[in-house]
Amino acid sequence: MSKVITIERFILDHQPDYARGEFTNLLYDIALAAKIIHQNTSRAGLVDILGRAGGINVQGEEQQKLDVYADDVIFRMCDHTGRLCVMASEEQEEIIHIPEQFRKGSYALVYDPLDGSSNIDVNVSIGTIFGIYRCKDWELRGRLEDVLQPARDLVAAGYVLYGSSTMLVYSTGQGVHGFTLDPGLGEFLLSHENIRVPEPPKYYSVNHSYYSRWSPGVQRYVDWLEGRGEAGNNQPAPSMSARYIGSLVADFHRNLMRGGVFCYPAERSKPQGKIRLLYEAGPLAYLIEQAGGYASDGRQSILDIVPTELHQRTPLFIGNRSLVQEAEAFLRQEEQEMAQA
Ligand code: P6P
Repeated sequence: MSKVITIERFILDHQPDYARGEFTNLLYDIALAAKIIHQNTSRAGLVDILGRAGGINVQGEEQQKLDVYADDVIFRMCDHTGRLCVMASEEQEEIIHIPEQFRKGSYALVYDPLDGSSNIDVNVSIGTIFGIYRCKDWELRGRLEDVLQPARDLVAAGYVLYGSSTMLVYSTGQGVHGFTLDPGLGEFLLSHENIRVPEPPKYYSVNHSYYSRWSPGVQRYVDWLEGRGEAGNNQPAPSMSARYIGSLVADFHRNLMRGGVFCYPAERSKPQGKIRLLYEAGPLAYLIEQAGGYASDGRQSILDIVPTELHQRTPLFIGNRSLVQEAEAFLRQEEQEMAQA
């Protein structure tokens, strides 16, 4: 029987030298919030928490009760601990200030409390995504500048996948590590140490029903992924299967574990795509690079995009480096053709 290592033990043993206490405890707080959210997502059909909360979030999306619940859990776990200077949530229009009565800390937390929530009622896996930055000015209480940072400046990122089991996967810049919740113990136990994106990739994930909305370059890229059309950089695509769950964290996790690429390209009606930069694409880009992969908006690394608005969106290609760089090659070729037209 391999050693039983709890996430608390692992965090303690692997905390970066610069971050003792505050940073380490912040990761504990997130793990605890995940356990609490798990309690309700695993019983969504049983307690009166299913279905719509009646509200509409900043994205103009109907809020499911679990969205609202998860957002509240993370806020309550983190607002009073003195570890954060500010928070930003997918469910909140503005930044979330630390209440005046509580000491402020040195970190900023950005999060999507429950991504893929439209899948809740049909029992499809959903997820929480988070990223942690250092505050820009430790003397001031949190400001927008503390969260509008490029993902390359993250000090930690991770997600929780509420699926056939509940897993917490995170990185503090020292590799990507996965922990599976043992509901009996109430502990996240180390189950996947130092995850690396495998080669060759097995899957590609894209909502093919949008094909007609994409630019010619994206259409040619997806044709290439499917083994049709012209070769990319003179290399045929590896033979892959299509898998698209419609829940970003679930699609991302499968591709992280088996190799693959997730694509949510720009469309004529969504020139910036659908995926949010700050608390979805950014943290996942940090993780995939830590696991040996790459994430791009089709032209540049997601890690280098400096956010200008809390809820801004970005086109996203994320997974094995070779597959994502091929997307950039097709889009470069498209730009050259347009410039010559
Ligand atoms: P579509 C869920 O709403 C989400 O933001 C991601 O979790 C998911 O990958 C994507 O939207 C699915 O979007 O347009 O394919 O239904």
